[in-house]
Amino acid sequence: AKELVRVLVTGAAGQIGYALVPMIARGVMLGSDQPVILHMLDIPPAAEALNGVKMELVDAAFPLLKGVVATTDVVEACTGVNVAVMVGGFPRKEGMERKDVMSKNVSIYKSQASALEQHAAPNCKVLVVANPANTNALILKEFAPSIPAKNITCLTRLDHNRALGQISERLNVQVSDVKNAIIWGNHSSTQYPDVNHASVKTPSGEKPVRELVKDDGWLNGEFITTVQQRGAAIIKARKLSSALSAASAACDHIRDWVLGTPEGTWVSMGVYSDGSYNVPSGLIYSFPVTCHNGDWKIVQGLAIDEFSRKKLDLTGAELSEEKELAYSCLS
Ligand code: NAX
Repeated sequence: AKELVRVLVTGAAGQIGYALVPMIARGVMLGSDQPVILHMLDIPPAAEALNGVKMELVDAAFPLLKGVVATTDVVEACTGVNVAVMVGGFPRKEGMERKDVMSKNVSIYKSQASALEQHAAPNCKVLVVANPANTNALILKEFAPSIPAKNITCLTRLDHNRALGQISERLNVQVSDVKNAIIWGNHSSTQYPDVNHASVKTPSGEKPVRELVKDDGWLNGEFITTVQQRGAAIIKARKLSSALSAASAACDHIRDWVLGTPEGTWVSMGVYSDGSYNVPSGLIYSFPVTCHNGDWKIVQGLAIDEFSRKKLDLTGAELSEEKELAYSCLS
């Protein structure tokens, strides 16, 4: 039998948590043959709701779910976890200054970094979902220096999947036949969804997306803004932010990271920049990556045209500014 894997979900009483924990318990994240123990963390005001989620997990009688820890104690939550999905955070409320929201999240991610560093299993893989996702992940990395930087990532897979979805709708092809879009940079409206290297599987072989769409105006305009603004469009329609798609993307992110990306396919992940593509190092920036044996690698050598260059730089500049703001909250 496979060894048990412990998966932490913070903010588990929230909307994404509610969509995510049953997916994990069904094997969507780690495989249908992988038994799991779920660790769920939330804050005291949500303790009762969290316990309700635990009751439902028991009631669902998931065969792969071998245990549930539901707690408001961060040390108990982090102990022995192999995968940590950080969904809990402080949301921006109306009338709040950016700096105040940043400061709340910096203090949450600073303390959860220490708890993970001290109590998680060695080689724990961390995915930060909570916004500002890239900068929360950076703070986590800075305050958990013994966790290798390669183990700390943030979610841009939802944006990546949104890009694939838009192309599939536009061309009226299966989304599973579209691949190799790229989300560059920040999980914010400055992200750059790039389809210059994306392709579609057709009966006569793989064809570049640009060749099939035949409308550079749309690809360089409306396509980009639709992906960038999709989160806001969901809020407008649902009066709630994306939850099922975010949960599904979190599963995709961890599954591909642990089990590997298919040959010839890359995905987007927010990872610690090594300066590839002249992106400033020392930021958590979304790149195209392939995964193998539990490690990601940035795809190298893709041509970046002038239009793209500007967009890579713009979203990088925003991340540098967020980093500065986060650091100013520390002093
Ligand atoms: P909810 O407000 O429904 O849930 C958040 C949960 O986190 C709440 O239960 C809250 O009590 C808990 N929480 C707050 N502080 C905590 C702490 N210190 N420790 C543990 N738990 C804590 O938000 P939801 O819609 O689930 O979204 C969660 C986060 O994901 C938000 O920050 C949101 O902005 C972010 N998103 C990120 C996305 C991405 O692609 N990276 C997309 C979806 C989503 O918008």
